[in-house]
Amino acid sequence: PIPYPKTLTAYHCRPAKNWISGECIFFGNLATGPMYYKGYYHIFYQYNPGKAVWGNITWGHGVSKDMVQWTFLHPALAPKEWYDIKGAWSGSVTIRPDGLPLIYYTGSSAADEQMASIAEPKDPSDPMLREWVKYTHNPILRPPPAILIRDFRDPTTAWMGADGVYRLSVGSKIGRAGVALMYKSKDLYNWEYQGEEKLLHAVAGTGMWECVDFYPVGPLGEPTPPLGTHGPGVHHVLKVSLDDERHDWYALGFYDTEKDIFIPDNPIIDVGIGLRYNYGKFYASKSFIDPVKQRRIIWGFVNESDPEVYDLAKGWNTVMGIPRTVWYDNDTGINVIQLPIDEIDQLRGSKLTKKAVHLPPGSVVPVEGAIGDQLDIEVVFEYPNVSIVGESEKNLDEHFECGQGGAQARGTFGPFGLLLLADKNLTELSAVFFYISHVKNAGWTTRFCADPTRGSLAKGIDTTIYGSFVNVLESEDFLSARIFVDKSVIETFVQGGRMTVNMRAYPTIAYESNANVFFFNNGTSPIKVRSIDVWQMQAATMLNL
Ligand code: DQQ
Repeated sequence: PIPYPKTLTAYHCRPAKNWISGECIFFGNLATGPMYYKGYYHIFYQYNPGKAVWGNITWGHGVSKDMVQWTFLHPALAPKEWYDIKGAWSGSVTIRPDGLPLIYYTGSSAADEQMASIAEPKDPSDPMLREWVKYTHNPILRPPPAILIRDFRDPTTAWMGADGVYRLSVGSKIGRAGVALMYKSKDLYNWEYQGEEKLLHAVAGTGMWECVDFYPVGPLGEPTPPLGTHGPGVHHVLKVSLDDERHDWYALGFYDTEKDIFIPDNPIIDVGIGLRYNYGKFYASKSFIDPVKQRRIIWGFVNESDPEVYDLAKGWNTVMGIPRTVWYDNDTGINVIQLPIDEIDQLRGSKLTKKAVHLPPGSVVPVEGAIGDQLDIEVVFEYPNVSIVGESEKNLDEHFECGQGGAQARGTFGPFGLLLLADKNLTELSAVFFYISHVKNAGWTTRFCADPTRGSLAKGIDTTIYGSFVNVLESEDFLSARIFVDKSVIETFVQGGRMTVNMRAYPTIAYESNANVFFFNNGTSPIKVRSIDVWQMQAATMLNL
């Protein structure tokens, strides 16, 4: 029996038809190599055509004009050759100077050796690039001597250095250090390993680096710098997916093109030990440049939080997150900004607005009329008057963590926020909230948390509470969040995209017209909502060809 039948997302990217037939099932492992070609955005994802669990990994393939409405095609790559027989794993797309896209992907052999191979479009004049041919001289890269054969995967998109030579990185580990290996090539086909002394970057203790992504990032609103841009003022992002704990971590830094190394701005928050793209369910993201709008878009998948036996019963497993543009945050200088692509706004239907709502301490206030499980919400709270707290009381909340008490904690300012996918009796609810606390010598800090502990009556669900700090400027007298609710997915962009959190919920009661939205304030001080806008979100087309 399917325990929560109404949880299949309505506007997140995932193939539709095969879920219904139940025979060819999506395992949306990751956006292996998003790209743009002849009028279409392409997405490739790790796909198990036979089952809703990981295995027999092929490259699923979808095309879209806007990254919202999707057509899914025949898989682009299937595991068939000796060098990929155990799976056509992740990689990237690189556009050749003549415009032809090349796939670099990981193959796993019968002996579990991971290696990089190339595939090319069979017919470059087909804008949908339906068929792909594996290169005759595959594999092109095999693990170098110091690297274990199972630790060599996910080649990046290639970029060109000032010397006209291409670079490419492959994720790995040496001992317990996560590393990004470097390769050079003049023609994109023949690559030369640079050795363990010439890594792009390494961080002790972080374990295997999957899905390495390395790119220059520019400020919000300016055309994003192309791959290979460098120089003193050019900020770079290095992102890795930590296999050991399944989160995507990034660091901002400088690309020293003389030495071909990444230098983090702040080694204390180096990649894998500092900042995450997302503090909840989000993994194996990759980015690409959208030449139409001169922006960089990152894309990751939103993991399931339910037991595998339920995934098998549902017949589907995992969805892609909403594609997000990524920018350098000029205001803070220490984080990136992520924003959902504007194209998603086309799904907005009827809208409801409320202004100036007072939330007394310990209150739960319904957002009347905000009903349903497909919503786009923009909420703005007044930043509370923290100056009313006496000196002696100030350090009360210093040790607050999202996971300690979650939405049921009781502090001076928070938790306050929203209850989503909540039935009228609050039997099931998913909470997202702010919490402001005073840290000695560091002043007031703000956290944002996502608490799924009461999200479902179903058993066995991972209800880890996620969250982290949010950078709030002195000049900002508000706290804001944009929240996408889509059946079993809740994605939140906090304070203009400075921080993001994804969560999952599997309501057994609180779905469709039984799903409501409430404000809540569990703190001991009153909170004021400046405004809330709630749009009903239409379903997007997910067509299977
Ligand atoms: N999954 C792929 C690997 C990659 C990992 C295999 C990320 O290539 O490192 O399905 O989830």
